[in-house]
Amino acid sequence: MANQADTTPQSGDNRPALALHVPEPRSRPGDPVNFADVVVGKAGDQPRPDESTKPEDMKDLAYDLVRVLGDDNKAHGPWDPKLDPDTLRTMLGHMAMVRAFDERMFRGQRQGKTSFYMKCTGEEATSVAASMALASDDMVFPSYRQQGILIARGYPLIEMINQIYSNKGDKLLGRQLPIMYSSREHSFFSISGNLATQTPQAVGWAMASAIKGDSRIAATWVGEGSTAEGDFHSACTFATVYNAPVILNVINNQWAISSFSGFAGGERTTFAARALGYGIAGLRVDGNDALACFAAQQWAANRARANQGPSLIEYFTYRAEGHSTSDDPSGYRSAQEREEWPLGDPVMRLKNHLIEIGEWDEERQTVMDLKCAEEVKATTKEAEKNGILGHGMHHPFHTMFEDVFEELPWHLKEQAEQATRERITKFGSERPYE
Ligand SMILES: Cc1ncc(C[n+]2csc(CCOP(=O)(O)OP(=O)(O)O)c2C)c(N)n1
Ligand SMILES: [Mg+2]
Repeated sequence: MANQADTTPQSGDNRPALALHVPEPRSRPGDPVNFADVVVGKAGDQPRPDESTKPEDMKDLAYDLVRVLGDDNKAHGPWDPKLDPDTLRTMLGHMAMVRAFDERMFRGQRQGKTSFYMKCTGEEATSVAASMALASDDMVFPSYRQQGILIARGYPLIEMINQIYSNKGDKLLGRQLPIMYSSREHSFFSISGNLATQTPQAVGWAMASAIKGDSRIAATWVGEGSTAEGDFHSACTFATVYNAPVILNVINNQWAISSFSGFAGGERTTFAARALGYGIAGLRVDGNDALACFAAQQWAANRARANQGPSLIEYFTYRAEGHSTSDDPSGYRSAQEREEWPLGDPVMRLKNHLIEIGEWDEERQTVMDLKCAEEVKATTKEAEKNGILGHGMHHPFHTMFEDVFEELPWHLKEQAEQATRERITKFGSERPYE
């Protein structure tokens, strides 16, 4: 038998050396900024398919950008949700309140009243407008940047501030990092710092809702960076396999702390296009256009409620401020980016739309901004009576041992007793501040 040719690759032949691509953001501090590669179509040009459309029959919408508010500040096209002026003013009011709240809490952190805060500046529409398209008892599974949902759902500001200050009024007993709220009454699932865990939880909740024959749907919000987590992909698989009544909202604000969206795959395709591989409906939306955010969420909610399946919506937006109070973005991105961002500011765009249709004016806006700032200030003062960071007016420390086990295991009992003894030695009392 003739010898077969040896086809095993040998080193030293003429094949090219392999190379990896390492993503680089479009600009670094001090660089000029150019967003010419961001394609922004005309508002109103994007088709609105029926809510029962098959994902494969609406593929283009995963690459396009659904827009309603045009440069002329008018609402255009089939995605215009045609909201009445009162609803639009309410939406603007919630967005203005989120901004005022963020400003005050950021300052509070700088004054040492809390250890941590996260703003959502520039992304207000993606939480406020989107959540307004849901029913108030639809279950939401947010990330840490959706304070707008709580504000839109009427959660008391004082509860938010008590939680941020981890004071004796904090309903979560100081067990969560500041801003990681939780409210069963507002159908707002506890925020977790472990990125993307909320996505399979939302899908699981939606599946349970369907199993029980309930009519409530679930919606989750996750950052574009977090979509690189395995949890997100498991969530998509379960959602599509069981046709779960869930909405997966991906907030593409271009940054994951200091990593730009390219590291999560944003250079290769859109985040909305992730949906297509799973057989999920995918929409890519102008995240700074409050009307488009509302319309997309409403479309997906109608679809889920009619048992037509899950949706994945990418909101194309920009994180205008640092990641958190622990971050300084001037170290890794150009300050020009915020100014050059081609989709503008969501609060300004909605305000200008209301003015354009004759339902608002600059004076009313000034009054509203002032009222928001005053309400936040007054509520902050009220919350401060319950304590701020370092003043010791927090929940008794031993509560950290409670509420997990029905019976405290012996080793935790020992630790609790030791902690109490140490506290008495140090302060002369277990509760020195009471
Ligand atoms: C599993 C996990 N990995 C890493 C972190 C650290 N971390 C906290 S926020 C963050 C960036 C997330 O970015 P993105 O998902 O885009 O959300 P954004 O902050 O932009 O809203 C990282 C890496 C974490 N909290 N959990
Ligand atoms: Mg991000």
